[in-house]
Amino acid sequence: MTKLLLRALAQETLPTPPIWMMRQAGRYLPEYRATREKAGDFLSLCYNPDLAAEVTLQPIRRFGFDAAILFADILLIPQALGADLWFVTGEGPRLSTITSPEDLSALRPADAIHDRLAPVYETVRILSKELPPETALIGFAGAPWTVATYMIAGRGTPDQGPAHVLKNADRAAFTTLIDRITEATILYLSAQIEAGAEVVKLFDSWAGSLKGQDFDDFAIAPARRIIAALKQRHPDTPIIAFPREAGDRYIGFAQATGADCVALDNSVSAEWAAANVQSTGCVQGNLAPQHMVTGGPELIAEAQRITRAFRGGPHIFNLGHGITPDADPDNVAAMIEAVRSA
Ligand code: 1CP
Repeated sequence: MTKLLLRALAQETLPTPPIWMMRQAGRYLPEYRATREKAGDFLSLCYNPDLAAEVTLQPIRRFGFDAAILFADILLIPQALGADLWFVTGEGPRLSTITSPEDLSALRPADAIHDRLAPVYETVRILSKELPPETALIGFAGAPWTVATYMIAGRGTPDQGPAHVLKNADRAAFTTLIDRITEATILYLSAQIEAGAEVVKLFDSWAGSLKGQDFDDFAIAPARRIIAALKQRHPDTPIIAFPREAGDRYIGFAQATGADCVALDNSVSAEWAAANVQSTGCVQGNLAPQHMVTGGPELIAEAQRITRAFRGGPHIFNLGHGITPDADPDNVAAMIEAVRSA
């Protein structure tokens, strides 16, 4: 029996879509908060294979999702390339910034990443043994543009301003950084697949701030390069791309990059995406995460509307972005029930 997630990614139209949620292991779950407490800080949890596997399994045990996503973070790649990384409680990640050619040349080569990332590969190995046979294991990385925005600014930014400034001021230096992240990402995702990841996902959370030619050069081109390299080494591993807030650039994104599935945020309507994006291949999404906080009949109605809108083609049910810490776990159970009975 082929796993439901893999069937959707093989472009099969299913009566009930596979379901998982971005950030399904996270602070809205009391068992996650307890394990994180035990680990100490967030990064210690990421680098502790037993505990990282444990938090990955928690939402599977509680909700029976069709897929588990490796517990790690997109910012482990900058750290493996030599950036300093720490998390400020209540605020988010902080990294050493990239402001000069010297900062760029101080980065480690792409093939030096594995020593620091070995614990992540171990987490994948543990999960591929411990997951139920029907649950697919997803590995992931940040897409180069999104990772670069954090490396340049040293933190999350509302408009990715510092990255746009470097891109516009010194395109050659900026391209050097994108290329280094691209190479590291190929090696990182290959190693995850070799350790047992059955699907990989590229998170381009800030793709929406790239316009025109920049979108082609820094959202499409690096994804195409990563996907081509992975397909050469691992032709049977499906790849999900998430160019968040790409708007009408969602159209043709899978074809331009070679992705097997495009993940949709919640700014596009399911009906529009069914006609314009799903018509050429599998889509994932796109319930607004806010419904997991507010619940009620609106949650049920929205989950069922999305499920029905995408019923005519391959679809993976998910949120349009990560579930937030203030979400109610009971709403997750209600969402799953609504999708499976739609
Ligand atoms: O306090 C905590 O426990 C930390 C919260 C948290 C979690 C649960 C962070 C910090 N990262 C994660 C795990 C994580 N991050 C996963 C694990 C698997 C799962 O989905 O359950 C994944 C896939 C990510 C990916 C990630 N990290 C993205 C891309 C997806 C997205 O949300 O857009 C991004 C942008 C990050 C950076 C990051 N890590 C953590 C935070 C708070 C942020 C955002 C920082 C910012 O922009 O200000």
